[in-house]
Amino acid sequence: MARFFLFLFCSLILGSCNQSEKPELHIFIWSDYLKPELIHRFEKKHNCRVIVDTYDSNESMYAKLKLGGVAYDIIFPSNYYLELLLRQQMVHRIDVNKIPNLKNLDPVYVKLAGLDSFESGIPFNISTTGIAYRNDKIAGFDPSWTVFSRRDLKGRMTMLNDLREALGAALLTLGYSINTVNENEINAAVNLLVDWKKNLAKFESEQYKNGIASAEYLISQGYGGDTLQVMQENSAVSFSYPKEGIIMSIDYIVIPQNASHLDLAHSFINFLLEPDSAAENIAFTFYLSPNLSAYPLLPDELKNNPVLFPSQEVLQKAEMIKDLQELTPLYNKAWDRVKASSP
Ligand code: SPD
Repeated sequence: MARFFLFLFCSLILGSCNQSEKPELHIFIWSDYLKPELIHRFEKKHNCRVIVDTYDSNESMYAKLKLGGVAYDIIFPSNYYLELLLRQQMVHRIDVNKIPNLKNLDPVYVKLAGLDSFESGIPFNISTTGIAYRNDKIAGFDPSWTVFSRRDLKGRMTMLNDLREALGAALLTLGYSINTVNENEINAAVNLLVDWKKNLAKFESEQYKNGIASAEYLISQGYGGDTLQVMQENSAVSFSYPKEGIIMSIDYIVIPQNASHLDLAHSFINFLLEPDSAAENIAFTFYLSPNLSAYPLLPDELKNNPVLFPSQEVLQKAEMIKDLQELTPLYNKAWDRVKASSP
């Protein structure tokens, strides 16, 4: 018995020593957004452990932050959620002096982000939304959001389970801004989306990648980067930006207010902004990190990729999702109506 307690005591001591030996950096990030090798490299360099949790929507990220179970050191909210987090004092100020690699950022996107400083967040990735489709099953696909009205594709199409993305596609189709606060326009988009929903297998933001790869789905509203990942493995999958316009957002690197490893968090951010790391991550995730110094390091086939670097024509019709502040409930209620409608 005494031996057992001695064993238990030693295990507890050793266990706690092991855990305290290496500091742990907790990051909360979109799925498929970070190359695992980069994490391992950082862990080696800083003799730490990086614990990664993932999410598939701003809404679920925000809900988990609010629950407060894990004290994350770095999160990656989209621009419009960063503004919400700032209003709610949930963001820790970044010490820009500790991030010399900020100099690598692409001024075009910094301007687009409309930032005065990087103290609240640093642009990490540009997110563009369009349509993923099976080029072997949908002949002569004409890229338009109206494809979701096709009854003949009933049950073989998905849209993102993301209220601003799904309502955004309907608003663009009707010729309205994705940031409108005009209730008539939002109602019209709800009606259209309710009609499209009858043809959808589901609203879904991650599984569509496997679904389109296996041809379970033939058309999916999807993120450019996620779809390019699928296209690397499957030449029957293509991606197009719809003619009515595309939806954009910028995902930021942010330190939440209750972060507990501030020095390590700053080192990790600086590491992500190194040209090598950024180029590797772009080539792995196919999302554009707005890092000017990384672009020349990209493989040639990516330097002119039209999904990663949309043409001027596409960009002219692109709209950035904006924070609607106190009018955000208009969209939440609209989405509730879409969700509650019978399929
Ligand atoms: N799997 C990565 C998805 C990235 C999505 N970016 C933000 C979209 C905001 N609606």
